[in-house]
Amino acid sequence: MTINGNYRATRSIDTRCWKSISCILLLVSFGRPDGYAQSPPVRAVPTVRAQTNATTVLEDSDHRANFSLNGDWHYMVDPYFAGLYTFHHEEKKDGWFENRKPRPGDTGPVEYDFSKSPTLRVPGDWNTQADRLFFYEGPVWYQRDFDFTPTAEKRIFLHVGAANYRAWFWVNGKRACDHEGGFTSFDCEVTGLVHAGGNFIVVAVDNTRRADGVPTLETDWWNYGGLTRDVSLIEVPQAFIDSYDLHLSRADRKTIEGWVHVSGAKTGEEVTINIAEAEVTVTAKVDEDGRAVVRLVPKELSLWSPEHPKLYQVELTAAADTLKDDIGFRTVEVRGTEILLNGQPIFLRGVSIHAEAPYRTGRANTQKDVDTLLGWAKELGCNYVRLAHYPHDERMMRTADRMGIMVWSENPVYWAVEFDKPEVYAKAEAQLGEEIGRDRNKASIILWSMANETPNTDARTRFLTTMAAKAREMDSSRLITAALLVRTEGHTKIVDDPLGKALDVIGANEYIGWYEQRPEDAGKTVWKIAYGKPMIMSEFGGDAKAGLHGSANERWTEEYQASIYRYQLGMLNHIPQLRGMSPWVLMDFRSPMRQLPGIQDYFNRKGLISDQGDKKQAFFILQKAYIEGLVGKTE
Ligand code: GCB
Repeated sequence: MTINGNYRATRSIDTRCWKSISCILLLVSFGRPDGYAQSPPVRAVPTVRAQTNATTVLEDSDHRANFSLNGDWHYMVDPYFAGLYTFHHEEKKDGWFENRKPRPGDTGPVEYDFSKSPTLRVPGDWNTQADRLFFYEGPVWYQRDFDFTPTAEKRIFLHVGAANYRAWFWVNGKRACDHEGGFTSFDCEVTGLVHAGGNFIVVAVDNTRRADGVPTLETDWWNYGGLTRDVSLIEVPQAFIDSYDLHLSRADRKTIEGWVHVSGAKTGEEVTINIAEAEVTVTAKVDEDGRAVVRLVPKELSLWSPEHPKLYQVELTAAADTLKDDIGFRTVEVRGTEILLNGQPIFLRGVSIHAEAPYRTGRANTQKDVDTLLGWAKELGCNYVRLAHYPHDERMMRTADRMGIMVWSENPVYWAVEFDKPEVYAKAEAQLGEEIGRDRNKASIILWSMANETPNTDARTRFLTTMAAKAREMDSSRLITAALLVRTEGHTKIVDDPLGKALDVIGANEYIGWYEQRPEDAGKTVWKIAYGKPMIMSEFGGDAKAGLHGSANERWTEEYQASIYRYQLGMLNHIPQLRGMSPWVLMDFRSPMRQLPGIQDYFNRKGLISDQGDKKQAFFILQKAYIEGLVGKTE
């Protein structure tokens, strides 16, 4: 989008304070001089929330044994949220979380019954599972029974891969936690709530868009609601490894440095890290915060790269807890206008990807979805993908680690969130903490993106500069970026958004030939970039309906889109500090903004591939450029 683009919407102001966590954060937040929310209590891990009903992030949870709660859940659509609120909008003491059933002799009416209600598959968005829910935005209740045998002395967490957008959890009728943010995973302690034998869990998920949400009211993607990713129970010992950061030192590219945090550990508890294949082991003791600083110097180490995506099995042990992870070791840094991977300048041949499921639409959340999307990116000749506009399913990162694809991971600060509100900042920072908390040991991720196409205001710049500093504090081993808007003066494109100061790598989005000018105008365009930093053209492109043919002048045809790509590639080669590109977008995706009948039908058609897997002409143009090295300079 360019600044003159057509998305300027009037936003209503919703000043109601969401009753639980965000409000508490808001109250805590006003003490800080910069006006932004207080960071979570300082320890090695970004504890996302510290109040009662808090959630946390168990790192590497996909390598722990789990009890899956995936499958069919009963559901009830509750547009007025009558299951949680009374007629005077007070929270009910006997809401639907009690999971009652009407019985003879009841002294009052029970007006719901999960066991007689239909089912939805978890993981899954509700929109693509029931016609009546296709456009639905609002609360939906989920319920399921499960038999479980808690192991003595273990703590139990409910792991939720993602619940869009707000979610409330009850186990056996007792409130376990609640959460805001639709794209990050979180863990909710349910020790003591789950018992031996039959149990039930009730979840209310509300995907209502909010002015003070992150993202906010406008997004160019479908607002898929529900428990969109895996749900499970995870048991851990009383003292357990909840987070760690192991990365290669930029100083010598030989030393693995970082820390391990053990929740519930006594001071002095030993932590051991063993990388058998690299023949290296280290033991360290945790401090009073449960944190041990570690350093390993293997004799030899094969570094991770797209050409050689080497992963080592790393075993971490602390007290009764043992955890295994597959980690690649590499460095990424900036030198002038270059991006260096393992000290060598690289060019990022990429594409942007939404978490839209190929062939079936809906949220991408299976290994098959991931293999298809990243398989297409590989076929295109990519060594990099921009995962827009929010953190994707963890399988994306795991698979990118194995396939050797570098990743830009993005926080959902999209377009114009309410940058002046501390509670909105708190929500963005909480999601950033969960994103980094889950993925900080994935070698594939080289860039944390703070935001996409935000308006140039002081409040915005303060908000995102604070967030960039927070991201660096949480993870100093990666680069910080954001996709910026670009100014236009005649045929000159100017990248001088003040947010650029806070970034290591500048991302720029432009749509020459689609939202402005003609495709051939790219050939006349000159770029002025105010920063001596590497730049990635994080978006460009245009729509084409797969199978629609015509002249290169005819919008919506494959030929028109192909023409945009031809001219763009010529232009990009003339930007000296360009170090990467991720055109918009790999595959068509659903968006309520895109309605043109017969062409869009609620799909953004800027995909190089249709949602049904048909490759458009532009795919092959980009593929040739990537495979034959016709675009991009590393230095
Ligand atoms: C953009 C946005 C992206 C949209 C795209 C479009 O600039 O970053 O989310 O989908 O343009 O198609 O307009």
